[in-house]
Amino acid sequence: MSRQTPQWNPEESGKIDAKGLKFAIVVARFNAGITAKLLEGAREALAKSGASGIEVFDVPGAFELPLAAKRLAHGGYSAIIALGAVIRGETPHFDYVAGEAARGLQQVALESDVPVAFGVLTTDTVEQAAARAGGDYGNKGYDAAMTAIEMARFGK
Ligand code: INI
Repeated sequence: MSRQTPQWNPEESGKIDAKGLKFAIVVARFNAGITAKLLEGAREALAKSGASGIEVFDVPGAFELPLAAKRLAHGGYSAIIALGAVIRGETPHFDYVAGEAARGLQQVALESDVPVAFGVLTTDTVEQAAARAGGDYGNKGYDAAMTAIEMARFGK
């Protein structure tokens, strides 16, 4: 089954202007086959939108994304895009990693007033993650980058 993600119409995305905006992308290496695809999607969205600067930083896993985002929040970026893939498998570790990544990233955004887009997949299986990283369900990295552009401009 093929399905378009609801947030962005690809026909419209070329009209969203990121000129003059600078972005940091933080990407988790855990499940690298998936997160590399999310990064491709995020780069594509920023390139199409004419972003003026993009810097990419690696961290070991999704759990490390909030601290990296917190440090980058002081770096003069218009927004930060956090990318990761937390896959449930058969361990309760999932809940801690996914929950803390989400909570921590929102906390950084609220405390720093720098938008942090949540491009972290939380799925039961690798197949579900792949479907959302350039597969049938779109690319959540692309969506996260579009969100970052919109929020960078929000209220300014
Ligand atoms: N990190 C992920 O990004 N995805 C996962 O699915 C995952 N699982 O399943 O364990 C994961 N764990 C590592 C975690 O993010 C930290 O790097 C580690 O706990 C060290 O702090």
